[in-house]
Amino acid sequence: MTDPTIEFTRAITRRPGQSITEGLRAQDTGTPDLSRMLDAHAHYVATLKQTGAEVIELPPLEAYPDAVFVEDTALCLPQGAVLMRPGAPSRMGEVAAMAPTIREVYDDVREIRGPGHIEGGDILVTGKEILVGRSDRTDADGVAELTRVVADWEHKVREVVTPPGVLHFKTDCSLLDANTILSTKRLDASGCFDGYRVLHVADGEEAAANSIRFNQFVLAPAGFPRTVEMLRAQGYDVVEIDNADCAKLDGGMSCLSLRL
Ligand code: CIR
Repeated sequence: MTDPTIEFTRAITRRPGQSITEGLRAQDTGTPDLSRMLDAHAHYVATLKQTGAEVIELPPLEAYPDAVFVEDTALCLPQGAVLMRPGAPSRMGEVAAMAPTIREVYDDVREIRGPGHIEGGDILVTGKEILVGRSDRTDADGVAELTRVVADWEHKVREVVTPPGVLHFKTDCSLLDANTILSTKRLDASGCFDGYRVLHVADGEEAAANSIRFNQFVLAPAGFPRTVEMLRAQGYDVVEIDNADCAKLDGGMSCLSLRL
């Protein structure tokens, strides 16, 4: 039996372009360095491939500085895919650019048509449900439309809340296996993971919560040793990826791929 929440045969990524320096950020902590980001991106892609998965590597989209963060453009499920409707106006056009690739790999492709907004970074698919965090990018109409769109695929959508000041729901959590979540304490305190096994990132290492389980590996941002030690003690095979430049744009491990 395969577990579609952590076992994948494919991923879609997009290389960052020169315009990455214009990417959105909540706070200015310095300009991202494209060459270092490309090295880190290559390490990320190579790690996905090392699991045996095929990685569809798309070229940079200079017109969209945040286009490297492909996760926000679509929701990939075993039954089909849903094209998102980003809440950030500068990111809306990324969806049309991703759509042809999604249509190549899926027979059933649906769309969020609006008026609501929803970004993939706010969506966590677990073994039993789809959790969607309301945030500055994802609103009630967006969640309601997604709920309708996936209903006949027999997915239950549960609306939860992304903590204030946190970009996306998955900025603060990730799925380690069908019933195990890696979370910050602040997000777990909301009670949204009741019924799951929850592992907390170490205090002061909140950014480590945006990791991904991809086949045998957990890809985690480098620089959070206590969380990595905890994950390894729990039996996870962790690969640390330099995230210093993506972090300047509030991006992390999940944002850099669509996993299917
Ligand atoms: C943004 O603000 O939209 C980008 N700079 C970062 C997007 C990160 N995506 C994600 O967490 N899924």
